[in-house]
Amino acid sequence: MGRRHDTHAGPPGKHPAASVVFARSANATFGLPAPAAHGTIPGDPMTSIWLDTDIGDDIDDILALALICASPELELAGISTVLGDTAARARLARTFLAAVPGLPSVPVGAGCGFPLPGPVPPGPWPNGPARRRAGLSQLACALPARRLPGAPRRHGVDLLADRLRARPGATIPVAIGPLTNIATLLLREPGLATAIPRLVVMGGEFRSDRWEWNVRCDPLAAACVARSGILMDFIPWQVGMDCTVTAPQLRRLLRRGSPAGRLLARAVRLWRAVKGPSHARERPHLFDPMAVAVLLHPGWFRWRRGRVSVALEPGPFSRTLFTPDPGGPHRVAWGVDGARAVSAAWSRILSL
Ligand SMILES: [Ca+2]
Repeated sequence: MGRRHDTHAGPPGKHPAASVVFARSANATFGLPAPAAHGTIPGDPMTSIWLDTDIGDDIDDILALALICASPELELAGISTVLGDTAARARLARTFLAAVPGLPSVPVGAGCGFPLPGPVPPGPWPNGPARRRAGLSQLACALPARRLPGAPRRHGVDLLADRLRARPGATIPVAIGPLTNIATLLLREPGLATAIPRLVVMGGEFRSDRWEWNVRCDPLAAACVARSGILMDFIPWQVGMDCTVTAPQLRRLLRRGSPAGRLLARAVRLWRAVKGPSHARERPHLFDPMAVAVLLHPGWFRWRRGRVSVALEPGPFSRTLFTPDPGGPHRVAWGVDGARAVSAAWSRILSL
């Protein structure tokens, strides 16, 4: 999705624009991940996550998936894809999973391709129609379906609903795309909100007056989810910008020889190619992997608690607003120890 500094978020004022187990023991890469007070499940050492992703455009979704697969504390319960060609996105996710040795079977379902019906954001769409006509930037990485293990023939939202009904309160969705699938789930079956102990979202921007891509793609869905009362952690755009991979770190990935490493390296090259010659040296911003890192090491982030809302009126349309409230259901990562977070997350990704 080309979430570059100047495109992922709108310029200020101009455009309204497997189960996861929290580590209880020492971990060589991440230090000693303290169980998160916000949303951990007392007495249950096994907490599963569900990845909801628009994998295939910007490079950070596949890196987030890699971080999950590389983290022994985490077990992935399933994946749903969102935005546009969700079947192609699901095929890319399945391709990556197939490249990781020893990974248990993970259900992957194509979810909602279109945003909720609602107001349409005025242009420009930085990663929009022109680029989307060319398809997903990393689709060339995806194997044909016939070469992949069988997948459930169910909608991604249905798969997530099944999981939440089967294990209420035990699965944390990590949403790293527009929130259409999560909102659809809640609109169709509002009672499932109580089955979600916590939701981690990469989305929104609070430290500057900008819109952010994931919210911008479906502001109504983001507003709906923010009002659900579910405990939510937000990783805003600026945190991702503060977690940019260095050139030496990226070179290490591009030299990897394992199946998963080669796939990631190819994905990076395709991502750069779609962005054009002027981005031949573009380095990934770890927006989405930081939504995973929150589960591994919340202490890397400086948090503010309160309430997040999404503006739907014309002026500030699709911007996210934060109101401090010690009893609020939301935590916003206001800052991050970027160097440490990137170094540790990247080391894990390189272990694949
Ligand atoms: Ca994403």
